Amino acid sequence: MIWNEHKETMSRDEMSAMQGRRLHKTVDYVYHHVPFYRKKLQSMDISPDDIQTVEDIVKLPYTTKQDLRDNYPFGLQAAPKSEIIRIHASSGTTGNPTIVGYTRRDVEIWSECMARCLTGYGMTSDDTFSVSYGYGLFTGGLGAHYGVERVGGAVVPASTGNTEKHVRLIRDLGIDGIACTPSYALHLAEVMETMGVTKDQIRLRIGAFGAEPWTENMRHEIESRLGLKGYNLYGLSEIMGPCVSFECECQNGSHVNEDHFFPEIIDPDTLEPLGRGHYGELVFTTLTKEGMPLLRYRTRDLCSLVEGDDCPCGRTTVRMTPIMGRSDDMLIIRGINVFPSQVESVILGIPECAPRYRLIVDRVNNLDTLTVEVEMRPEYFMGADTLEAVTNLEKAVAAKLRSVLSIGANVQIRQPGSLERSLGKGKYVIDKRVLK
Ligand code: DLL
Repeated sequence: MIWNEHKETMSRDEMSAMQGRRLHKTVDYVYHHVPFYRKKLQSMDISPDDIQTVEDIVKLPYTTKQDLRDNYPFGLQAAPKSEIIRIHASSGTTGNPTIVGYTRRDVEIWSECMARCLTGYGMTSDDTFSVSYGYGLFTGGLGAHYGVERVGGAVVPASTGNTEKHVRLIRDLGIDGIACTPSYALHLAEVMETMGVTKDQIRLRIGAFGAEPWTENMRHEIESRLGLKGYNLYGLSEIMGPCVSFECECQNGSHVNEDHFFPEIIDPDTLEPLGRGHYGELVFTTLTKEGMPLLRYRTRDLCSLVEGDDCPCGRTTVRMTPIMGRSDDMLIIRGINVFPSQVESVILGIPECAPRYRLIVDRVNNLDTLTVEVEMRPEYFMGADTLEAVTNLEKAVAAKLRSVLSIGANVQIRQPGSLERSLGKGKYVIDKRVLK
């Protein structure tokens, strides 16, 4: 089934022509509504009229997360405040989060694109769908929620946590589909098994998994333990949220909703655009967004694009290969974006802590864990002759980290000089989660 037959099965020529028109309109719109872009375009001697076809996109400047942070909170917002009806935020690096405002039409388009994803997974209006992405500033919960409603299914806004209750709901309500991170799906399987609930007692058929990288092996494990079929769901808050691309039943890449989000692949070092089939950094330009339109936004996600109308599902939209890495140091821990620099800024702000630390990320019982080891400064260490003083410091660092990162960390204070020194590049992060 295809949600929007017209838009999802266009010929390449038709799609390119529409993208060209929308790109011109977007550039014209930001030129007149976002001083940041006007200045940038003027400095490059580009006027909106220079952008007529989709090929002209290479003339446009890139936008980075740093640009969003520098213009915090609303500097890149194009629509007036009175037209913004929703605001989400994603974690930033040190300091400011990234704020994204949506107009009513943006939320409409988001729901439409999310409905395309869910229909691609085989969902219909007869289905009950549990949304177990976090609700709140994170776009996962509300984004998926509106999509289920748009398709006409019944949404169960389970969010995360309270997993035993959730397992009972899945069994008792006969829930047909679940939207959550792949690691939460594994956790759910584990809790279900501990409770003695078997996959024959539930009817989950569809899993809409995303917000973090996952592999074919994880897919098989989740599918065999929950008895469903797992589909990829990709997106990022700066561009919209979940809905940017999705796997259809053929599962040969994720179809990009390219009538709204124009994808490119670039070399992250030289910033040169790379052709179809090349592996590199994914870049998106929004083509219809009103709240915060972005030109050539660097996602930092690494993948390649596959074009062609050869997908047996009938969709002609360009497909993305799975994201397996990033061109920056961002970690995704329990679905939350964490930059090592955020941890560093917390540590530097605590007088007893030396600027020597190590982040250890692991996966225990299918849930991500973060341990932060940090050395105490010698002058404080000498004075801290009680275990209590060290424990109190661990608690204080953990509380500060929680407020900055929005996730809990296990803090371990180490004695001065105990963390390994490196002569070259410091190894501050050890990620033990081997994606198998
Ligand atoms: O994670 C939006 C989302 C919610 C997508 C629910 C899918 C499902 P952010 O918090 O802004 O938004 O994080 C975006 O997460 O740049 C990728 O690095 C990563 N990511 C998202 N989906 C996938 C996926 C949401 N399917 C960042 N596979 C992105 C791999 C993903 N990585």
